[in-house]
Amino acid sequence: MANQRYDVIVVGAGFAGVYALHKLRGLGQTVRVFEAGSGIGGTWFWNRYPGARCDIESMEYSYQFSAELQQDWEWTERYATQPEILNYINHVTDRFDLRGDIQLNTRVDSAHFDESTNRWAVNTSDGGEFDAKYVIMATGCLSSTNLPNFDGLDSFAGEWYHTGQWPHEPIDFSGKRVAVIGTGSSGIQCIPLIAEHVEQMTVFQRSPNFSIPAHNQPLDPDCVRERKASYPAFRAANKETAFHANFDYNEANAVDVSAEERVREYESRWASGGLPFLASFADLIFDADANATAADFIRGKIHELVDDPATAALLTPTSVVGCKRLCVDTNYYATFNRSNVTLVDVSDDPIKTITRVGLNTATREYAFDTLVFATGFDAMTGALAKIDIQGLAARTLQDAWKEGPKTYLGLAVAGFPNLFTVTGPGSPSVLTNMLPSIEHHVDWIADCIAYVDRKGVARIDATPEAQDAWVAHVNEVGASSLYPTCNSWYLGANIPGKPRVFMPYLGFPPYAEKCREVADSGYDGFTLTARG
Ligand code: FAD
Ligand code: N01
Repeated sequence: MANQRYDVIVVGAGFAGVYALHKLRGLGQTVRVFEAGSGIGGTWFWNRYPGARCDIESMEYSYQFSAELQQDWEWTERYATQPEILNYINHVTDRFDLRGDIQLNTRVDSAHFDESTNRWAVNTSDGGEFDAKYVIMATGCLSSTNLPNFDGLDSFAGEWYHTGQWPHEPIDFSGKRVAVIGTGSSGIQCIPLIAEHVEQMTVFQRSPNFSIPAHNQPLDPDCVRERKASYPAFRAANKETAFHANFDYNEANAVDVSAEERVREYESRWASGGLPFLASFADLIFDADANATAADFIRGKIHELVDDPATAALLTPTSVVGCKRLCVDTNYYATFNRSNVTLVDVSDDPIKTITRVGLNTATREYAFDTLVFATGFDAMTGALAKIDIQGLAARTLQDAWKEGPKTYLGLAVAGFPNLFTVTGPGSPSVLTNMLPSIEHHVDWIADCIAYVDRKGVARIDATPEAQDAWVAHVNEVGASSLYPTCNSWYLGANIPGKPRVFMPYLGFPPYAEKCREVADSGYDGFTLTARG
């Protein structure tokens, strides 16, 4: 296949890749997007399990780059379902005529920087050879599934599924004995719905999670009209908040108010539902005493919702609220009151092997027809680590990140010129409403590319000093919070052998300010090399 040249190659066709194509094409760049999947949508293409939906409100979990799109699109529910979100991104792709530049069923296997031409050589799974001045990794923070390395999976006689690679055809669970392994957001969303159809469900829980009721409902047309009337102001206000989302932030500290006031606040947040629970008090994620008041409140709710006290106790986390990503559910805890659902705690009796007929823990044997792995992702770095990326002096990204990911602003990596990451480690990404954070990154990258081209620059590379200072700052801010205190995927703790580093940057407004300063200064912290 002949070598094909582009200005920009984008890897991934989720929300980030699709918007990057639109934005860069608008700047006159020639762009090619490669997507491993057979359709666009990223997260919303792959995660088709029953109950999959966003837990940021639909009218926020949507693009804002086009006022007309924002006005025209009609979301139907407070939290959109996976099919609705997938329809939306397909609509955007067609509306802006993007499909022709997206090559599906094509995995990018390697990207090597050629120092003599200052261009990237990109190879794809179908034998394609491409080159481009810039590469944008829009590969997703939660796109590389984690299937624990249990012995014997090949021998299992039944069917098995991972929530993050769910089949496109409906699955008939009726009359089946089903095991669900994992109780993070994906497990918590799918367990209640799958339980309604199975003969018997066994949920294998290694750690319990805190979950807040979604109280999902159809959107009220009057509220929709009101929001649409002031959409830009609404979006602008959200940009000024820590989570880049409309969480109705309470400025008070939990430790400064009375116990009655705390309970009033938590009750009101529980009644309205969802992630804004995290914004109940300003010190919730920074002060262990404050956090304990929220944790105790949710623990009480779990005991109210679950009939069997022993099961309720097993479902009750002892950890910090929010330090693993807070879950949002519909009927999760109450599902354990069903006679066909059993909870098995595998914290001290881990799953050891998958057998022909089911699975074995260290001490017990279980028989199943179907296994559902809701075991999450190699988050933030997993998809990048699967690509053979070589920068200056043919150094691989795997080598550069062997002690944990290092980036400048989560946007660039020193020694990997002209390469950008969207919502990379070191940016607020997964601690925020990701859609506006994706747009923020793509806009910054597009401005940078336009500047570099305008100035006749051949190569832009983050300096190791700027990167080290940024990584130190990310760590310092993370360490001021309670986030590093539990074994979460934010820390890479869910993947055996992965370096333990708190990967996201906490706090959107200071981050956006820093990005603005860097751009306004002519890309402080980067080395710009003129065309030779
Ligand atoms: P993705 O959507 O992950 O897309 C990346 C794409 O890159 C994938 O399609 C993948 O196949 C492709 N790719 C990766 N490597 C290669 C390669 N080498 N070659 C070719 N293609 C490649 N965030 C929120 O803010 N709110 C929510 O409510 C929310 N809900 C979520 C629910 C689920 C079930 C999950 C898993 C995540 C959720 N997220 C949520 C996070 C979500 O991932 C982001 O909001 C957003 O969809 C990410 O978009 P993206 O384009 O950056 O990445
Ligand atoms: O993955 P997870 P997820 N034996 O890593 C367990 C987003 N998302 O797919 O906690 C037994 O959270 C593991 O146990 P432990 C959101 O950002 C959003 O659920 O490691 N169990 C855990 O219980 C979310 O945070 C939504 O002890 C094993 C579970 O598997 C992120 O995606 C919906 C195990 C994995 O939980 C990831 O969520 C879905 C083993 N060997 C996803 N290995 C919304 O609601 C792992 N586990 C918007």
